[in-house]
Amino acid sequence: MVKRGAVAVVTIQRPEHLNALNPDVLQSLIVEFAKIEEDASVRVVLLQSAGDKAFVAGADIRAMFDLGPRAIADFIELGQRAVRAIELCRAPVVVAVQGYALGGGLEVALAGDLILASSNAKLGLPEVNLGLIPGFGGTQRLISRCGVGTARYLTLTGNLLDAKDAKLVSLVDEVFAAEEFENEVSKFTQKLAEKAPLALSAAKRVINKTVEGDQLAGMRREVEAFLALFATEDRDEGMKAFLEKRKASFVGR
Ligand code: CO8
Repeated sequence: MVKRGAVAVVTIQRPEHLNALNPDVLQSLIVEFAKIEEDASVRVVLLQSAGDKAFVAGADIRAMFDLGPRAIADFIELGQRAVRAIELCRAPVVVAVQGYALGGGLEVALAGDLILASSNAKLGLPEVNLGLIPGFGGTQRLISRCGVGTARYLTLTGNLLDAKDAKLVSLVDEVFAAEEFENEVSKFTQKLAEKAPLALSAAKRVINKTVEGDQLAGMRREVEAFLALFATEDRDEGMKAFLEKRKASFVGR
């Protein structure tokens, strides 16, 4: 975490793997947000990633592929703790999305309060192509943010939205030209940090509290479904196909 005035900047640093989420990345998010919680001078958090090709291309498929039931449950629990740390952070979290925000990557973004997209952004939940569904609360937070129609469309089709279409369905809050992105994000977060910090925290808290009741139960259902799917032949085939760079062929087992 680095500080720019009252803005704490957290950067996901794994650009050589499109910032895919492995246990180390998730753990470091938990650690960074714990530090922020202890620093009363932080008024706004900016969550961004290294490189402009991907915010985060999802959970690390290679790291997940061979995991047994216990290990995958641990992985999912770690991811849930990371997204909850973002969601429960006292200060508003602004997420800056450049390039791909897919699967677990979009789920991390959805745990934030405001999502700013570069014009090169592409967002979606492609888990269905791997024989899976989201597992870090994405189905539930997408319903809260965009409504059930968009949540259904993105989760069932796995289709990606570009920045302009994502703004139309309220998946992102602002779109900035790629070449101006860093500058615009910096202006946006500095301006937010000039607002009354107690009011920002209170607004965040009361808004989240309203959606949280249904969401927590939904997240438990999501994890159960994810873990059941993880044990299927189709999941094995979906991930293998991705790693072998071919189209998956699903049999429904
Ligand atoms: N995991 C691991 N490696 C990845 C991932 C990923 N999610 N995404 C990309 N990579 C790797 C590729 O394998 C490739 O590696 P290599 O160069 O060694 O072959 C490198 O990054 C570059 O990727 P591509 O060559 O595919 O680049 P393209 O520009 O052709 O495509 C895409 C970019 C569209 C982003 C493409 O890489 C892609 O579709 N990636 C997978 C996206 C995806 O399916 N994400 C969802 C993952 S599942 C998930 O997030 C579930 C969340 C809940 C998990 C719960 C855990 C317990």
